[in-house]
Amino acid sequence: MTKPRILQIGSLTGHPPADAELAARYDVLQYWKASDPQAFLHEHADSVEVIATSANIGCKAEVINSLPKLKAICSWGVGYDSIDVEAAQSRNVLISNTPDVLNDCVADLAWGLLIASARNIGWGDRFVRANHWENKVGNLTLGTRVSGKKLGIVGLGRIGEAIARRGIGFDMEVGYHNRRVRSDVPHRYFESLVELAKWSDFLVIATVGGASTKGLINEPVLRALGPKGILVNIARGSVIDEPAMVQVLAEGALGGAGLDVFDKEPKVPDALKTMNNVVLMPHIASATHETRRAMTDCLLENLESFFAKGKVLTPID
Ligand code: 8YV
Repeated sequence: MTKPRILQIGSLTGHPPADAELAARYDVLQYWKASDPQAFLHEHADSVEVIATSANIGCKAEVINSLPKLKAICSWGVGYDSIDVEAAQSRNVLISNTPDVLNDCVADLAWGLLIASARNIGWGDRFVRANHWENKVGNLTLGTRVSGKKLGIVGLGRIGEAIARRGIGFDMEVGYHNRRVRSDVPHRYFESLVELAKWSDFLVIATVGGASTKGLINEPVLRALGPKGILVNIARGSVIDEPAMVQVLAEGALGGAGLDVFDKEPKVPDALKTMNNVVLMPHIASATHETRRAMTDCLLENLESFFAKGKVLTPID
């Protein structure tokens, strides 16, 4: 039996077995290896109905528009700000992502960053490794209490809720800002982001990326969070005005930050690397064996469902 064909935009390096698992089931056209991508698309234009991609690789309008038979884009990862949704939906091309399976691990890392920033875990680790403790070089530094404080969440979706639940376990009061107020949660809603930031001891960004949230966490929000406030971002770098964040951190007008994502990643502003009150991670919130396995399974199930029934199981919402 011949395998159904898919066009894979890039290698799924975030889960090493994934490329081979796709190749075992499908006749995979490896777009990223094409020496002349336009000619490659032209050559296969009549045979590609399905694209496989990921949240970090995405899919551009020029690819979508070059494939007249395209019917579905199945993506690995929950975010789809890198996919030209308008170009796809204007042609009724289905789009699936891998929601839910990563909520817990992303929320866990948000908490890891929050505690690491508040309790100087990165600094302490560097201090011990440099033998400063043994050699009595410099002073131990005081951190910020976490338990019982106020936790602000920007974007109370599935990941935001998982972060909020963990906050309850730390005896925290939870407040949030969202596109719309939620009648199904007990947390305090703030229509104004500045008011939420003023109220919060910790502000965690868990919103979608893309044009609708670009620069949402701007200088007034950062200043409202203030010199004792700590910012955590596990969403997308684009949500924060990054130069403004660097500036307020440098001034001491923001207490600290725990960041898994950056505006131009993997490029991280050099100034951040010199700051002891900042914890930096290379976009690994979903990167556990268990979650990455579940993400690949979800992608494979969406592809299988599309080829069997013409439907994807987890369409983007
Ligand atoms: C991925 C993510 O790790 O799902 C998302 O939207 O940002 C992460 O889970 C990232 O896309 C890297 O591939």
